[in-house]
Amino acid sequence: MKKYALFLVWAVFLVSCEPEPTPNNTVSIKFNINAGASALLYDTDYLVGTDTVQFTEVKFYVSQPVFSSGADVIAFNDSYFLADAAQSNNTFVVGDVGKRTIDGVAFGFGVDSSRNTQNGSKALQAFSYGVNHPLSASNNMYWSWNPGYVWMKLEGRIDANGDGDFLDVNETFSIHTGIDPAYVFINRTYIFTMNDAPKTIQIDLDVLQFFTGYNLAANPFAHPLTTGSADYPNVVAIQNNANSAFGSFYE
Ligand SMILES: [Ca+2]
Repeated sequence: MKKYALFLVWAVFLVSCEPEPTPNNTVSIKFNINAGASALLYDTDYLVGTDTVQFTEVKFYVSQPVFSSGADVIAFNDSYFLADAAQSNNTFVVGDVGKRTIDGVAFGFGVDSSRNTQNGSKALQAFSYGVNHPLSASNNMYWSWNPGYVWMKLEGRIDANGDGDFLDVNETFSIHTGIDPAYVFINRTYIFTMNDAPKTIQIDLDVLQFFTGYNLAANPFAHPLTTGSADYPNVVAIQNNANSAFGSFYE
């Protein structure tokens, strides 16, 4: 009898030592910020058309990641990420999609209208977010004079007169995207299976592609306040190039 009781204690001990693993089907998206095929470097010469440019700041928001799985849609409508080329790793830990096969991935390029301006349904003042929140005012991506977020800062120098330096007038560029109607979604068909283990999928961004068909020397600034601003079409042109600036997903 004593032996049997001991065996029971031992059995309970064994069971308690082997807890059921908690299923974790968290998907992360890693953004690789490139110029051409290589990682973007600040203060380094690149060609945009025939003009030599250097980048000094590249940051952008991603919002509302959404996954499709057959007829199911798994949406993270209140999730945000701020990518920054100055960081060595830009990985957006999105959330748990469940154990299933995913067949499509999409994300908003910018800050969606629910939180972009003070008119949004979930809007908070930028200074109300904790400093670790992507939408925090501490990230310096909030237009306080016209409340709303800068979706992307694309800043640098351009040798507009081709004399080998960046010292002449109008040889800096500063593209700040924003304004609700310019918001775009990046959609990709991409199939992968979640099987109770976290997974990171990756996507490359070639920042030079933002300037496809865009005359940067003639339009080095875009800081529109409204859709009626003279530089608003510059923002639309840049946003419309976003889909081709991002590549395909891979693991
Ligand atoms: Ca020059």
